[in-house]
Amino acid sequence: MDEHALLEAVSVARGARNIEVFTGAGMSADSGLETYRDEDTGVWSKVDPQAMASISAWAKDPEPMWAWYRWRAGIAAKAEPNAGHRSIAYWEGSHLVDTVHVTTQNIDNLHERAGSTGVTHLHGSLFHFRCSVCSRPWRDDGDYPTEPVERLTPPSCPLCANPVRPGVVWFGEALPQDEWMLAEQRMNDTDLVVIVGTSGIVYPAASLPVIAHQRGVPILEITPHATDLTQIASYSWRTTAASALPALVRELGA
Ligand code: BV8
Ligand code: ZN
Repeated sequence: MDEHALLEAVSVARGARNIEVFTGAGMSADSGLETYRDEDTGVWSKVDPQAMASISAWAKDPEPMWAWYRWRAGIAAKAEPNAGHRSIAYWEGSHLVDTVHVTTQNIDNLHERAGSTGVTHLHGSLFHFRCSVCSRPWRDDGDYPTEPVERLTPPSCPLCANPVRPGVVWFGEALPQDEWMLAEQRMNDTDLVVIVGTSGIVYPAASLPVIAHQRGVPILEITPHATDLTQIASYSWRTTAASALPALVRELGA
């Protein structure tokens, strides 16, 4: 651990009482889940988002997308929260702060499984499903494919017989209104933003930390490479979530 970098990070975070942790796929990288845009390994380097994460592709042919999301749900269900997820949950429950809230772009449930409460999912969840027409929720039966398959027929809605879809926000779709409002409110209330593992490319999500920045709130970024949000960071810590967050929370409690 680079002691100087840790002390820089602690100096940004020390004294904050209401913390907003804004996370992206890099938060779950240390749990073995792929990020989206990392060179060669990112999801979008293997799958065309227009073909597999857009409402138009779903309308044309839902079966390849249903197969892909069920496969991904199975992978995420088998993953474990990493030390970064657990440190955020520990921080929330500690006497060090009043509140620690997580606003995530991630569609896995690792923050919740680590013990964080009140997690805001801007882009939905791999474990939520609903009817693609009447939006009736569909209870996930947990029966995921054991290997990647080309096509799977989505179940039919018991109410209107239309295909059930993943509860994930696709490109060109609006974000869930209540999650967005809550995330905005939190950026207006927070006195520290910790940005972890996001390239800051996807909007409107990436505009959220800017709300806090414009209020003069300190921003700590934790990511191995520079991102589109590095320019608003008080300090951008070149490291990983699983090594930085435990050290930060330990040092703040020391
Ligand atoms: C909307 C769900 C309007 C699917 C996703 C042109 C310019 C600007 C914007 C647009 C544009 N054209 C279109 C848009 C809008 C578009 C957009 O932003 N496009 C981008 C790509 C340019 N946005 C939308 O379409 C949104 N909707 O605008 O609707 C509207 C309004 C009203 C009414 C109707 C419509 C919807 C966006 C949501 C799309 N869904 N995913 C699926 O996942 O299957 S996007 C996808 O990107 C994920 O949700 C992901 O969360 C999100 C952001 O990615 P990151 O999490 O940041 O991941 P990434 O790989 O990019 O970065 C990882 C980072 O971690 C890296 O920095 C890496 O270095 C770091 N890292 C790696 N390892 C570690 C680490 N960090 C720490 N520790 C480690 N170990
Ligand atoms: Zn229906």
